[in-house]
Amino acid sequence: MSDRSLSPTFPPKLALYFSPKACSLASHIALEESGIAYEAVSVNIRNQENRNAEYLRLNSGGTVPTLAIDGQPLTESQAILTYIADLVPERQLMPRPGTLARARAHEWMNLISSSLHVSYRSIFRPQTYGGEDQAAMAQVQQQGGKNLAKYLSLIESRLDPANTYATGETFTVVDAYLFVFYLWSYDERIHCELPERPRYRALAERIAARPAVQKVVGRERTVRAYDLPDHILLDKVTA
Ligand SMILES: N[C@@H](CCC(=O)N[C@@H](CS)C(=O)NCC(=O)O)C(=O)O
Repeated sequence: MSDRSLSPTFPPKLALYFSPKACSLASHIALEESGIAYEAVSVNIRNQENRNAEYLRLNSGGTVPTLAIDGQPLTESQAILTYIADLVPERQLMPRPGTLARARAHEWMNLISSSLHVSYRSIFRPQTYGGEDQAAMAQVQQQGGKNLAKYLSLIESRLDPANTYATGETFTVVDAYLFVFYLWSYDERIHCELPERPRYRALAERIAARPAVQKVVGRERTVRAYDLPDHILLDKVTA
């Protein structure tokens, strides 16, 4: 049974609170791919807009993404991505519940959220784990770099080159989520050696070519004109 039959109104009124090139980009892409109407509300974390009282009332953790569903805030990328996918089962943005493929999609998303994202956070925001002590922060960053290299290698080894997308022949929210952290691997704040990742690169290039991805990245870059790796060709996109 799809959530559609349980929802008081379909489609629900959706508003996504995102920050450009943050992990919220995955939810932003998923919404665009869903075909459901939504409002995209920018909360630029670089300007601390996520710390204003109005946003904290919606999400007391002050993080993006937040998806407001008929006014009810839902946080955590994995929950949001799964929710969006389940709204439109015909789009196959997640495999059907009760299948091994569905469990695999969650396996991917948990790995991304709990390990890959956390490795980046150690590098970009070492104070999260090291406090304000400079030496502790440097150590967190160094370990974060090692962890990032390890998880990028793991992802590379788990991507099957016979598949078009991460979980098979169909684009899913897992791809949207992987796309974000591929872009991050080219961030100028990363100074450690990272492993070659040709499968991940090929996947990211395929994802970037999707019209929904082009549209969302274009929209986000009007809020903040972020850099992209040279080989991610968003030719229809204007910053
Ligand atoms: N586990 C959360 C993490 C959310 C998160 O850390 N978001 C970052 C952006 S990628 C953020 O909002 N950072 C701003 C802050 O923590 O102040 C998820 O997957 O949605």
